Amino acid sequence: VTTVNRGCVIWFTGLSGAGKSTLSTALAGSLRMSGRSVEVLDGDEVRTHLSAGLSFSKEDRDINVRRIGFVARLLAKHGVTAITAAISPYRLVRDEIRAACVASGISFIEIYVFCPIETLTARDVKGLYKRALAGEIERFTGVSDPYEPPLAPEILVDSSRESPQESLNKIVSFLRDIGCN
Ligand code: ADX
Repeated sequence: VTTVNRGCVIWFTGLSGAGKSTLSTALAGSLRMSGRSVEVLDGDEVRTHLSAGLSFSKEDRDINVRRIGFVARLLAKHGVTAITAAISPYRLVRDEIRAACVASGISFIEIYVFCPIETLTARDVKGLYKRALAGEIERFTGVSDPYEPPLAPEILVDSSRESPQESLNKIVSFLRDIGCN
């Protein structure tokens, strides 16, 4: 009897618009090309299904992020590479999910997608920063709600200085080094 190879959990965290979704999609494509089973759990998407109806209060964000962690860990247990892309603003919850993964023998790779708030506000792809700064959206992460950056992420990318391709290369080579590719 051979045991199923455990997958890993690749956890993107960072502010809205920093590039988590873009990188997670690109990474998923790259891992699939090398024959991996991959699932992406994207914050925006999870909030329309698994977490429909949740708000952006601290309590609801914690519920949302714990759900994502729970599903990611289940997938990884069965050999799937689970990639998550939610803001996941609170360090304690991210670390709790990391601990649960490690306890199940699953590698947890935290990727902090950094981007200065000035750049995000200037880019404002979804127009949300403008509205948040105008006070039209309450509790907007990075503007009127906290974001706690990881203290020791496995990978740090800076989307204001790196192209998506450069960030992706960095991630892929890290995963190759630890055998999670
Ligand atoms: S999390 O905090 O619970 O991890 P999640 O990643 O699911 O957040 O959702 C973030 C997305 O919701 C943002 O990219 C943005 O499009 C949208 N959004 C709407 N309201 C807010 C808000 N108050 N704070 C942050 N993001 C918001």
